[in-house]
Amino acid sequence: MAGKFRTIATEEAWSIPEVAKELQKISRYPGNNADLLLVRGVYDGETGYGNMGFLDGLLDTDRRLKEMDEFGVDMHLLALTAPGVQMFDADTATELAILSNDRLAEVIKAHPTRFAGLATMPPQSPKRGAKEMERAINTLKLNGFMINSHTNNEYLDNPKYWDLLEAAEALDRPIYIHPRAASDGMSGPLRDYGMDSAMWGYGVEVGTHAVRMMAAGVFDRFPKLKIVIGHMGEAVHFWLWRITFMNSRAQKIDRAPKTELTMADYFQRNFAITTSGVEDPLALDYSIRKIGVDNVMWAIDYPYQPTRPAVDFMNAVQLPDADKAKVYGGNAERIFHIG
Ligand code: 1WB
Ligand code: MN
Repeated sequence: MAGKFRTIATEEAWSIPEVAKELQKISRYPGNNADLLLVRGVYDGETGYGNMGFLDGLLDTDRRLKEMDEFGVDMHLLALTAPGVQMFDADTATELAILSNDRLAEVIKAHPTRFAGLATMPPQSPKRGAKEMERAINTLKLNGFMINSHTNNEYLDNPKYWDLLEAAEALDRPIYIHPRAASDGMSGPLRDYGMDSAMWGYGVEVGTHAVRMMAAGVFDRFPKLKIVIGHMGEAVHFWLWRITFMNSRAQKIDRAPKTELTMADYFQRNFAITTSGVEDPLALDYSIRKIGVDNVMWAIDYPYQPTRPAVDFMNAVQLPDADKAKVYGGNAERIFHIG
């Protein structure tokens, strides 16, 4: 199928040595906070997945291009891997976001047909974060933004972060909400059996984030804001009927704020999803039928998922060519302004 469609993988993890070094330090802290489990998984060769080669995959551009070439992947939409800069203090986060956005722009400049990129948002200092978002689009020509879910256990429905949402809306670029470990209040029962991870916890974390934003009425304030969520929409749209029904009930008894639109309407208007890490044709079929073929984008989740099965999955999907072209790359061109 390579060559027939433009293939743009939309949730592709990347890093720079300076950020990796800071996260490696954090990975050696004592305790078993859920985020420590996540960073140990990548940076600690003694435990977890640190020996699975993820770090090389994140840092090594040649290896990445070789794997893309081998399986006919035209482009990776790159973003600094989870948890981004969100475990650092505000100054470090802002500095490292600026540095990694500069580096991202350099990689793209060196390989303009192979890479596009989502800028790292440093949410800890929203005013500086919003300024960096503006620079990332207007000066660095990046394609949108990545946030790794909660920051210090707070979510984007919190008005303290609305400078960031205002910036994204004004710049007409989406915010991709990628997982990190579940926030402290939610993570307890997720820590056993490996469930804190991509197995379950990451999806619960981002799904909760998305539903919080809709139920809080964030999209009445920012009607043009576009949010992208991966892992087949973190299953939110599979629950959409019930979320919508029960939110309307919660509104009637004043347990949820009144909103201009229903939850289903917000999901349809303000969200798009990617397939990252869910190579299940039935789930894709449901997604396309539920939210429309214009709102679903293909992704690999490199280097956490292997490329070959992600490509084989999409090649085998039964869809008219015009629709497959949209999922494989056309929607990403539109949503992320990829030329
Ligand atoms: C994994 C996946 C680990 C992701 C991550 O840590 C991230 C994993 C930064 O599968 O172990 C991801 O981005 O999906
Ligand atoms: Mn990912």
